[in-house]
Amino acid sequence: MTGGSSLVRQLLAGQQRAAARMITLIEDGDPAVDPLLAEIFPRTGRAVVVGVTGPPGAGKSTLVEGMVRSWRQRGRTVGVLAVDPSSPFTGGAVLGDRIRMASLTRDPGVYVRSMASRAHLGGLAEATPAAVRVLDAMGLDVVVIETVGVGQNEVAVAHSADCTVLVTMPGTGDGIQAMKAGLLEIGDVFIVNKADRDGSLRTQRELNAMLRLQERTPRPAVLLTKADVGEGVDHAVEEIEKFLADRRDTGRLEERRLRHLQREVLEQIGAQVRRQTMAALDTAIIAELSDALRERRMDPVTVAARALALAATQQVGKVT
Ligand SMILES: Nc1nc2c(ncn2[C@@H]2O[C@H](COP(=O)(O)OP(=O)(O)OP(=O)(O)O)[C@@H](O)[C@H]2O)c(=O)[nH]1
Ligand SMILES: [Mg+2]
Repeated sequence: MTGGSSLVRQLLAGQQRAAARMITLIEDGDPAVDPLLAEIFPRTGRAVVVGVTGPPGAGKSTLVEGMVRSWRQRGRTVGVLAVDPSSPFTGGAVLGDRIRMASLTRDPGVYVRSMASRAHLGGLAEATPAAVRVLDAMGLDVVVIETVGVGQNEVAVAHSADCTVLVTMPGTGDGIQAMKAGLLEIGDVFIVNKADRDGSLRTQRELNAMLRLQERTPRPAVLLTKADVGEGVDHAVEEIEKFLADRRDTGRLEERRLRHLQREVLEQIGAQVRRQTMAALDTAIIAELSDALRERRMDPVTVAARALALAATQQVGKVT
């Protein structure tokens, strides 16, 4: 594993090329990355992780670009991970982001990377925290994860972030609607972008009203921004910093991070058992179990139990 370790050494020295290679391995679901991730883990936990999510076209990338500038002015180095659940089938959005963020990438204190999963959506849930740790280990002060809020993605991002920023825009109805469906809980800072448009104050009022119904202290801020002209972006970064400082001082940041790690372990147990079980069963047994399902002789719960039991004996057989 000398090759692997030298990759880790390069990463810890802050080399962007090493980060790029490791994230590609993560995207591909290549198990060769697992020992590397294990090796860097003790060197992580230093960066603050900010998740930015919201409906398509709300202005997330524009906002992130402005926030990166603001953090740079404060002397912080920043990594941006644009997580795209729609790729590899489309990928147009990511390309757009790359072009838009191109102005940032000339700054050596900024590293922008988009990530898609070759596998299913569940792959991204596994890949996101791993990729965040790569950026953390390379020594960046702030890691921003941008992802479009569709389905369960935003929740997956919230499970990696120290602070989750929910971005919406006026006049979508959609924006508020989406937030009603359990999304409100995951937001730590709310942003109504495109404040130059009609209805932004109303959207802000509605969000504030919904947040008042929850009993959170302190109550999350709802900010107005015009990201395309940079208005309100510095203030948004200040609110994020304020939130993080408060969480750090009260010990809640550390608690949240531990909760996230524990959740990841539980997810890993599920994923690893599934992988090991399927790998242990030979094709004849899988075909037999499929027949039993098709002919409705065994229900899925029974098949699963049988598969686990058979895999266990096969694994014993392999070892002895
Ligand atoms: N009027 C107005 N337009 C904005 C503002 N901020 C961003 N935009 C524009 O909105 C469009 C979408 O912006 P993006 O930053 O790509 O939005 P996004 O949320 O990252 O989009 P996806 O990643 O595709 O979901 C772009 O044309 C931006 O120029 C704003 O404050 N006001
Ligand atoms: Mg975007």
